[in-house]
Amino acid sequence: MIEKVLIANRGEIALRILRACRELGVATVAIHSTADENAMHVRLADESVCIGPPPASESYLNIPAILAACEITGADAVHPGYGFLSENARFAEILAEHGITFIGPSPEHIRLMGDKIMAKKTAAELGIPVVPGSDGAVETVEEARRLAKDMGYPVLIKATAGGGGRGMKVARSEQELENAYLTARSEARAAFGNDEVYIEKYLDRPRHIEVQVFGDGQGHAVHLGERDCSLQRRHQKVWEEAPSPALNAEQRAEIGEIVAAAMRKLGYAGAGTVEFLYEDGRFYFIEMNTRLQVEHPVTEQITGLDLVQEQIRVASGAPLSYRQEDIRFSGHAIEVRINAEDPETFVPSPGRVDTVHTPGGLGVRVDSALYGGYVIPPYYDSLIGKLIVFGRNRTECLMRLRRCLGEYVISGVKTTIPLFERLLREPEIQDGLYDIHWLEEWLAANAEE
Ligand code: MV4
Repeated sequence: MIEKVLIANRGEIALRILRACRELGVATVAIHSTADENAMHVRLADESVCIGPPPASESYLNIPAILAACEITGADAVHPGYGFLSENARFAEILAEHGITFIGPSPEHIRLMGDKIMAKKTAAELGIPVVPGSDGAVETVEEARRLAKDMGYPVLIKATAGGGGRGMKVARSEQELENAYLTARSEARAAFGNDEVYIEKYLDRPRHIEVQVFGDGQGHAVHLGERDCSLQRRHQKVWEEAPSPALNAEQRAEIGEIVAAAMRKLGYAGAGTVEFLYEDGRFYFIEMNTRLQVEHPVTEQITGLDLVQEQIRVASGAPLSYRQEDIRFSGHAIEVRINAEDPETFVPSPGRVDTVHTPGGLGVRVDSALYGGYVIPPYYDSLIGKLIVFGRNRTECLMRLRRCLGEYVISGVKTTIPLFERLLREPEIQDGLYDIHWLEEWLAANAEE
């Protein structure tokens, strides 16, 4: 069994991991930059090590410094959280070379899913439905033109090294194709140092629905249902919910079983998320994330399972602690991301927080490392908290969310709380009738009247 976990992260996710360790009786080590000396994760951990100056490249991404912190404290495992080194296959390999357990999947699976063409090819071979498109890289404009003609316009040119929405170009007709293809390649070369691209049928108004999976690398894998993350701004999710308002139990079981079966065949170990676009009743694989995700709490709330504890157990070599038939979905959960940002312009608002009063009561969970008097440093992501509400059904959940937003007080910095109060008044949000473009269109339509 893992005895001491070094948490290679900060903020709310560092606390989330710390809490899972405490309940398992596992010791914790916090690492932090000089900008995070007063951070809550440092205060709550059993031990802490300062690993570098404020820029993440010199601290939370500094592999030699993190290895040294493991050596000094005797940590036998590292939990990377999300972001930072969580999907860095080389980091997972280096830890293994030093006899330290990486709490996550194998370096091979991380690397496989990090290559978008290989990921899609693997998904298709494993029986997961994928977006129609090229079999691999598209080397010439002529090839792109021929493929686009066969599948029909509109089409999307995507960078192999892309992801998270970067390096994509739509061509709505043959006239637009050459320019889209060449622009995608040159932008990919500039952004990723790799100009390889592939082509897909462009889906006009899909939802973003992702399936949570868990494997133990010993032939067992289960799905924990889906999350609907369609409400995004510039590829940043702002609101996530489970279950998706667009699916019924039968559809959930069908896509879930396809994904779980694929993970069994892969021998996947740990938590993973398989991302789909969903349009007209059909699923289309786009990517797989080989880490714990920001929005994992909504899945925890509707299943009653602790995903981080399970990650630690599986990384220790234990088999999955539940079978598919043990997993029951109940009720509805919504997470809203509270960022220290202007709720209209989304300009970051770091600085000193005066008062913090968090909502509470039945069905309410706040994952946050914030406290009154804390100074939010300007160097990192602006996420300062996640409000997760649970209800027996979506209506109860929405009413509870509205109640909680009214109770939440964070003074001294601007936050995105007012954005959610406005969203809750929208009929399409109330009815769950939104797709991946809804939020950006709503923001554009409601800007500075
Ligand atoms: C697409 C698409 C439409 N058709 N692929 C954007 C992020 C990247 N992970 C995949 N993305 C998309 N791929 C096809 N064939 C539309 C998007 C997309 C998107 C996807 C999920 C959530 C928000 C989005 C916003 C704009 C575009």
